[in-house]
Amino acid sequence: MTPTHIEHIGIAVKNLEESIAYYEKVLGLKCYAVEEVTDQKVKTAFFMVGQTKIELLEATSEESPVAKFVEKKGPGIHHIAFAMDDVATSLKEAEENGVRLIDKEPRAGAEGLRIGFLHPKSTGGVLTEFCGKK
Ligand code: CMX
Repeated sequence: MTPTHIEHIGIAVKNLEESIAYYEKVLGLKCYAVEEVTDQKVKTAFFMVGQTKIELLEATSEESPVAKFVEKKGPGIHHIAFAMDDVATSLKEAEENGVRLIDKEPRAGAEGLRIGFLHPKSTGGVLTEFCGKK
């Protein structure tokens, strides 16, 4: 169940292109991928920082969780994602520890990874994602 590392930090943005420009020009990072995740109703952009990624998230629909977040709180840090060897087992173990799950089973995320979310109301206010290859 222990995470191997922080896989990524998800940041909700209003405009992906403008936000990419900030990370590239000001921080000198390189956006290595832009991908739409239809299941999550978001368009994502990725930057590598050591072994951790920054994932920018722009909503592609008003029903997107990211659209709701930006409307309510404005752009900013949206979630933290821990790399797990086995996402399905990690979700099950979190639930056994009394955590409320958003995803009972892993689903398809960006970069071909399997992902699952824990509800921020049972994680001290931090929307938490597990992600991994299985
Ligand atoms: N971080 C912390 N708290 C959050 C939050 C976030 N990202 N999003 C919502 N909340 C809080 C709200 O502020 C609210 O708290 P209060 O009741 O105190 O006001 C509470 O959670 C419930 O929020 P809500 O607006 O009633 O519920 P939503 O319909 O917005 O759903 C959530 C919230 C977390 C269940 C939903 O956003 C979700 O299912 N997220 C998981 C999927 C996701 O975020 N996908 C996008 C990223 C995909 C990717 O990385 O590829």
